[in-house]
Amino acid sequence: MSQSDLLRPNLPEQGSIEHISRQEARIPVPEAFAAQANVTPGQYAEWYRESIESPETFWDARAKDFHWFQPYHRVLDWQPPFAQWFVGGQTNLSYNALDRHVDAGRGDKRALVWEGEEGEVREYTYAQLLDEVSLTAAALTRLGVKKGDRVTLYLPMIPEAVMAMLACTRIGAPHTVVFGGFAAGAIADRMVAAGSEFVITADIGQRKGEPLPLKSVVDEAIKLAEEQGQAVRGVLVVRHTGSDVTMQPGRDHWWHEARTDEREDALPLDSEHPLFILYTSGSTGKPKGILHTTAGYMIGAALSTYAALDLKDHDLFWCTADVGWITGHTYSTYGPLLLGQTTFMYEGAHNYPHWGRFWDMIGRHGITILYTAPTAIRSFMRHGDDTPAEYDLSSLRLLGSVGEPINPQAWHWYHRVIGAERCPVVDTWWQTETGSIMLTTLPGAHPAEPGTAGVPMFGIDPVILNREGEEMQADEGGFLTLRQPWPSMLRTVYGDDERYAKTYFGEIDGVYFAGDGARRSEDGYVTVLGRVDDVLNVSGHRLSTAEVESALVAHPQVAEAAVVGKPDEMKGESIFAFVLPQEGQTPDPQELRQYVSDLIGKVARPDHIVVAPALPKTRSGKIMRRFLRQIAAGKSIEGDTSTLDDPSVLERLAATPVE
Ligand code: 6R9
Repeated sequence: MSQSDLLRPNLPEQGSIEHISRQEARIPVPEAFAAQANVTPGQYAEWYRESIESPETFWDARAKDFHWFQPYHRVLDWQPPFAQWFVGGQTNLSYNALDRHVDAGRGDKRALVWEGEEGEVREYTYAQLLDEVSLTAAALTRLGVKKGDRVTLYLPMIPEAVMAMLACTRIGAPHTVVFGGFAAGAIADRMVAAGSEFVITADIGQRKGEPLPLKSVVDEAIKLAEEQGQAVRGVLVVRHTGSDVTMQPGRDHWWHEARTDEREDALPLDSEHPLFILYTSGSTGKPKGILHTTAGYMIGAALSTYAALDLKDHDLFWCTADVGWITGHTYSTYGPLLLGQTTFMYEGAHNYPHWGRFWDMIGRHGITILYTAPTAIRSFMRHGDDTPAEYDLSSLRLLGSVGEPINPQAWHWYHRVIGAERCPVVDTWWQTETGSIMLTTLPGAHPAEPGTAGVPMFGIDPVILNREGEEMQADEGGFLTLRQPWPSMLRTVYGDDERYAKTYFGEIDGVYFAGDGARRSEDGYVTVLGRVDDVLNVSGHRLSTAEVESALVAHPQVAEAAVVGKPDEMKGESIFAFVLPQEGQTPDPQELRQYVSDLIGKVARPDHIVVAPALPKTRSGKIMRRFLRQIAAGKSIEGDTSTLDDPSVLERLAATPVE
C-alpha cells in the first residue's frame, strides 16, 4: 500500500458523482429536533472535551448507568496495542439489556417488534424477551455449552436470532454470527477458526419469496468442518417455516423441544470476558475474527445509540442491518435493548413484494428512526419519488446511514423524499473493529454535511496522517487513524495477537489504522474517502479481493485471478475479476460465478469477468491492481507503467470483452 493508493480512481466521492462545496452544503439542525435531542451542542462540547482530556473520568461516569455484579477497580489499562477496560469488574450484557429493565418495572414495554416477509408480525415485551432468553440459555447449557465456548449462529432475521445472541452472552459463550448469504465453505472456515462445537440455525429462511435451506447448508458446513478436524457436538434448530429437514439424532435438537421450563440466570462475567467474535474481511484471503469483550462494547454500544441515534421512549427504531454484520449486532440488537427501547426487525428483501415495502412498514408500525445503508437508499432513489409518496412517513423523526460513503445526491434524496426535510440525517462512520459509531454529526448538535460523516464520538481522537505518521493539512487526503483507545474497540484478532498488532497498530506507529482514506476540514468534519487496502465494499458488504481470488483459482480451469472493485452507482462497488485460464482452457464466466457463489456465497459473486490473455505484473511478479482498477472503470491508463514486465498487456486487456 502506498500514499498514491489514496488517489486511486474508485474513491466513491470522485468520478461520476457531483461534488458540492462544503460549507454551502451544511444543513442546519431542525429547531424542533434540537429542542428534544438527547445531546445538545453544549453537552457534546463538554463531554467530548472531558472524554479526550480525562477519558477515565468520562467513562467511569458513563459506566454508572449499568449493573455491575462486582465493581471495577480501574477504568483503563492501556498497554499498546492491548487495552483492558473496567478492569476487575463483573457484569453481563444480557442482564443489562433485559433483567435490568424488568427489575426497574419496565417489563411491559415492547423490546422487539418483528415482521416476516409475508407480513406476519410478532412482538415481545422486555419481560417476554427475558423469559425467552432465559429459556434459551438453559437449553444451551443442557446442550453442553459452557462459559467460553464459541457458538456459531446461522440464522435468518427472526426474533430467535436476537434471543440466541442474548442467550449466549447470558452464559458467557461468545457467539459468532455468520451472515445468511455465506455458503457452507465460508461457515466451515469460520467454525474451524473459532473452534466452535455448537451451532444455532433454522430449518429454512425466506428471501423474495424463495426458501433458503439454512439447515442443509449447516449440515454441509459441519461435514466440511469435521473434515478439517473440528468436532461439532450440538446443533439447535429453530422451526421457522416448518419445512422438512434431516435431524441427526444425538447432535441436532429442535429449539422448541430443547427449551423446557428451566431458566438460566445471567452469569457474572469479567469485563474483558469475550463477548463475540465476528469474522470480517481484511487484505488477505483469511477472514479475521474480530474479538469484542463484555463491558467496553456494552458501554460503547449504549452511549452511541443514545447520542447518535437519539433513541428514547416512544421511539420505534429500525436498523435494517442483518445480524450477520456488526451493524446488526450493535444497532439492530444490543444498543436499543441496552437503552430499554424498542427495536424493529424485518426478515426479507427491501423490495419484496414491491418497492414500497419499507415505507409501508414504517407507516403501519409508526417507525420513528430509520438506520439503513446508502446502497438501499440509492436503489429506492432509482425507483423514483412516487413510491414513497404513497405512504405515510410522518412518524419518522431521524434518518441514519451506515456502511459506505453516501454520495450527496443520495443524501439529499433521503433527506427530502423520506425525511420531508424535517428529519436530520446522520452519516455514521465506523467498522466491525470499532464496535460502535466513531464519526457522525450528532442529530441535535451538529449541522450535517452531505457526503461527510462528521465529528468524532466521545473518546474518539481521529487524526489524518501520511505514511510517515505526519499530520496532513486541513482538507488534504491521508490515512484515517485514531489516536486514543476507546471502550468498544476490538481487543484482538481471535487467536492471532500478532495479526492484530500488525494490521491495526503496525502500519503507522502508535495509532489505530482504520484502512480508510479521509480528509478533515478546518473545523473538524471528517470526510471518509473509501478503503486504501484491498477490501471491497459491495452494497455495504465487506469482502476481500483475496478471498474472491482464492475461490477463483480453486477452479480447475483457472491459473490466476486478480479481483478489483469497479465503481457502481447502486452498489458503491461491484466485483470485477480478471481471470487467467490454465493453458488450453476457456473457462465459462457464468460457471465461474456459480463456482464462487458455491464456495463463499452469493455476496462474493463477480459482477464482471474478463478472461484475460495475461495479467499486468511487475518484474518481480506482483500484480499491479492499480491498472486493473483503471481498466475495470473503463478509464484510460494513468501512471507509470514502466515497472511492468510487459506494458502491452494493458492494451490487450482493455480490448478483451467483459462478460
Ligand atoms: C459499520 C460497518 C467498515 C468499512 C469502513 C469504511 C466503510 C462504513 C461508512 C463507511 C464512509 C460511512 N464505511 N461506514 N465509509 N462513510 N458512513 O460498515 O462495518 O462492515 O466492518 O465496514 O465500511 O470503508 O472501513 P464494516
